[in-house]
Amino acid sequence: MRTEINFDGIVGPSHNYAGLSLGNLASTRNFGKVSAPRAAALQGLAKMRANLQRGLAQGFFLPQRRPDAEWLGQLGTSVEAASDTLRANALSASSMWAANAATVSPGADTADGRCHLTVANLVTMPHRSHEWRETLAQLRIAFANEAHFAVHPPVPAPFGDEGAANHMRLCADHDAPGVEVFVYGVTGGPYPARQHREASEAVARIHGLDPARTIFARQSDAAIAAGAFHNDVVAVANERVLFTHELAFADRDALYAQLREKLPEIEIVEVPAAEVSLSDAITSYLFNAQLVTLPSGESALVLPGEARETPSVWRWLEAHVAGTGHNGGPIRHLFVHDLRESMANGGGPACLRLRVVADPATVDPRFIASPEKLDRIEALVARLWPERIAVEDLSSPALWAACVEARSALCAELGLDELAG
Ligand code: SUG
Repeated sequence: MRTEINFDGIVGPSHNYAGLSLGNLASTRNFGKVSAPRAAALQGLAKMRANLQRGLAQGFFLPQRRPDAEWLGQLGTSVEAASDTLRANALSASSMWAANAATVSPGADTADGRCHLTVANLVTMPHRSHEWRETLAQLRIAFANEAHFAVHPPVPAPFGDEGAANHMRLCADHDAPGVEVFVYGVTGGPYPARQHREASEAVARIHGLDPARTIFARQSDAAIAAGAFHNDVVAVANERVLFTHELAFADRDALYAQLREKLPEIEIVEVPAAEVSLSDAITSYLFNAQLVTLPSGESALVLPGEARETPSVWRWLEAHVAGTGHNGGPIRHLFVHDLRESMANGGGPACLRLRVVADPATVDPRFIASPEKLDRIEALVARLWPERIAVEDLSSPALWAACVEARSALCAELGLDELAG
């Protein structure tokens, strides 16, 4: 049976705070901090385990090979000879944020009935611009079953595409035809708009979407300027629920009207700026929660600890969940997770996962999580992931070797030696 599977990026052993993402306020604020890769990966694995226990289908993607010597080679340098800046760009563990791996259109929406995935080119940020090659390699293995999936290479530069983080799907249930909303930026004030409309339009064409059920909506400049470098920092959708900040979109009335016309049963839960400011929404990552449907049919939010620590946000959430009858909102449960290490680089619960609607039996089983497999990954992480990385350590050959070794060991553990490379 086709269901929603969350594929989380396992946090790689080189996770660090090099401050590489302009417009991502957490990344800039935490520049120079000492990171804890082992704790980061364990925090992510704990979230996966809890979602499995909640009855949700769970998969994962492997960390990429870092430092990326091939990319440095294309730039005429090497890990040893590269400048500190280029080397930091080659060492980023940013592929952990699987919401940026690809855009996914389930089979119920596409012309040929297959689930289509287009790998994101991530061209705006140098440290992310070299992720696509390995992402493509992993997706081609995980979704090799061509009767059910079509995996596409990235759309060409210069049209920036950051994948599912700027894509929302609304539908009666996951396996029913949906309305796909592509959110793009035009100007972001002081920061780059990372998702370009031309890229979103290309993805919609490549996936064979029905134009009558496809919407292109512009992200508000105010949201980008406030630090919402991806739409999923200010809005999230699941089945018939759109959970959004009032200021997420350039023309919210037009978007809501289109949505109501195309999906009359939609429930729009809008958080007013008067109750939660854009700034509180962005520091707490309220909207970067995973909005999920539990086996009971109820909606739940999987939130980062920062949401509970931000008084305006927690007040809003408690009131929403406590509401009954006319005041009751669709979200019935709140689950809070410590994802501090990823959050400090601007990656919340929803950034860490890519949603794919599929029958798990059609996916390569090596990418599907089970409690026993998570135990094995955890043990390996506890043994081989560095405990701490300071920015100065990025120039240490011992660290480069440790990162390569840790990742190779994980590939071997999961029977994915073809990715060890
Ligand atoms: O692209 N952070 C990521 C965070 C991505 C979050 N994803 C979603 N919103 N879906 C980014 O800005 C920080 C890297 C550094 O500074 O080393 C970073 O890349």
